[in-house]
Amino acid sequence: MVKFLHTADIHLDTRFSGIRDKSKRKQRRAEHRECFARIIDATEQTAPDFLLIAGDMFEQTHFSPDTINFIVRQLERIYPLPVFVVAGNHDLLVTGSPYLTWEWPSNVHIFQEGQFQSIEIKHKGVVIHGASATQQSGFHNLLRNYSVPQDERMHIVLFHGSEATDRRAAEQWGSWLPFSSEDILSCGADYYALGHYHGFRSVPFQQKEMNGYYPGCPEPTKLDETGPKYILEVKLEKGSSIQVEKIQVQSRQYREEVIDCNGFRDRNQILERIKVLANQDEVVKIILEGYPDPALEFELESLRESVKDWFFASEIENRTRPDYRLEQMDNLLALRFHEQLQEARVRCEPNSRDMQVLEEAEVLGLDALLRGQIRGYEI
Ligand SMILES: [Mn+2]
Repeated sequence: MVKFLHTADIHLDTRFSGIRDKSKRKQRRAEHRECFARIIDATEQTAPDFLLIAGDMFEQTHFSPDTINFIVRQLERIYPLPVFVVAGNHDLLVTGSPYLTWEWPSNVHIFQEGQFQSIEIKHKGVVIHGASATQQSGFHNLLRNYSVPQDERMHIVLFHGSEATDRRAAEQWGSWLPFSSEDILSCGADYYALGHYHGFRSVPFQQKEMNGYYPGCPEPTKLDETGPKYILEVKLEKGSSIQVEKIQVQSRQYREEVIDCNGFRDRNQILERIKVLANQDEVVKIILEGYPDPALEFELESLRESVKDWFFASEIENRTRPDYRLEQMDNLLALRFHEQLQEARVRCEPNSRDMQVLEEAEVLGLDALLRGQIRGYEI
């Protein structure tokens, strides 16, 4: 049996740009480092055979040398435990990358090619196949023509890419070294240590167990990364089923709150509902839903401004749609417009970008046709 920890998408030195207050962004960066130190603590405590880091450990566009030194010091703490690292799309293996220029502890192995290379841990009967993201990577499907030997050893594939069967996730996080679950099936490895998607997920393929996992980011970096975040402890044994355990190491958990705005006429009604949630220590994403009275008007930006001191940080997303009921539509043009959009919606995938555009179009169009003015919706 082999036991290892799998993490990805740490994004050290991210700017926490969703947080408006500069001192709080600074505080979050310190908390972010604490999270990384806790990954190392967890590695010490669980005593695995090795640690895998599947890309986006830091941000290439604005890392500080101090942060790389911090990472190096942390990885030295678990010497001589092997640490295998691949670069992702945010810590690309480019000229000047700390992966190429820094002195890393000798227990840290960084895969320095854009193609798979393999390293065998002989006494464990394990082979790690890793490939880093390089400037040439882009939409290249790394996995399609790669298959691991079918032998008595356990084969682990480590890279940072987007599983493309789930189009919605690929749309949200961007396509990067894309692959499909069929590619995984033909590659034939025992475990796929993946990075790129920021929420925990496994790679599905019909009913078959694929053993491909995204741990997600261990610490939320954007305000919509709500809920618990994880690193994974994996126990793998040839011929027996895999065990994947989630471990939480995050400094701060972001929360999502939904406010039902059905029938609201006044922005103060929204503010009253948000005020109840106020908490200086919390990062909250507030989602406004429902069908308010078409008379309700608010600027999202001014609403955000009004609530900003009530939380450590907050974000508001507006998913409300004015309550334009058909029976109120004595305007024939508006009715025809509404029907046309209904027809177009039937042809759209739920929750797709096209659907969003159609819904926005309906609000703006009906605003114009029924009220003679278009409210300041953010699109
Ligand atoms: Mn990432």
